[in-house]
Amino acid sequence: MGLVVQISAAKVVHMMIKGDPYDYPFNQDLRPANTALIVIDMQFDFCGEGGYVDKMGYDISLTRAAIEPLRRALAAARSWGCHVLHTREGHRPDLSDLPANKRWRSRQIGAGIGDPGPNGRILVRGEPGWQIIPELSPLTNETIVDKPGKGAFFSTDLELILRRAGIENLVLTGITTDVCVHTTMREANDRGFECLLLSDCCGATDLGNHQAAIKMIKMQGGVFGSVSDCDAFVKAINR
Ligand code: C5J
Repeated sequence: MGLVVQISAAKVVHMMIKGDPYDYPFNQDLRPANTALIVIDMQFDFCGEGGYVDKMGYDISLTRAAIEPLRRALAAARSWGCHVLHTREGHRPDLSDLPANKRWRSRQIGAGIGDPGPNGRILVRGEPGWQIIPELSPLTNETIVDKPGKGAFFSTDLELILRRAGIENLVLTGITTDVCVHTTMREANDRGFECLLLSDCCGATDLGNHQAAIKMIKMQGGVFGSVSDCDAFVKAINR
């Protein structure tokens, strides 16, 4: 009996996510293997009662607004099979990696980093306030990057991890839009990663700053990348 072997030419599938100011990624090469979803600083200190943001007097409903869309984006990313990374901002218990001016400024606004608070020492590694909220807990196979600064590339091994995994596309989510998410997006863009920010999966301590941060990305044809949202992301990767 003859054996029939069918050889079909490899088909390149172009996938895109609806974005502003351009559909993402620029080269339409969106695959689980070359894409990572990064969830930035979804810690109690940034969105929980008695945490750093709360103690500074900001409205945590603004940072908490990201939780539900992010939960959906995370679930979709996991079933699509792309890489998922999480970051945590925090300092060593001896505060040897905490710049004096960062500590001074935080004390000025009543939420001294390293000082005791309702959720343990503020922004100190290992303390309850520093933990990622349970709604968005990392799975055991997901990478966690601990960072002492705002940007996730500063003083971390994030770039090495992304390059080794062959990541080209970085989808950014988390809090806060105008500080840690924006700094990370700028750092990633300068390193040649193709960046997308999911606007409703991010939140800031001030709505105007959230909106301004998004507007900044869209200038100059997408100066740091493109902007989309949870629905468009989920729809594209479920297709
Ligand atoms: C801030 C952060 N805002 N995760 N950190 O201090 O954006």
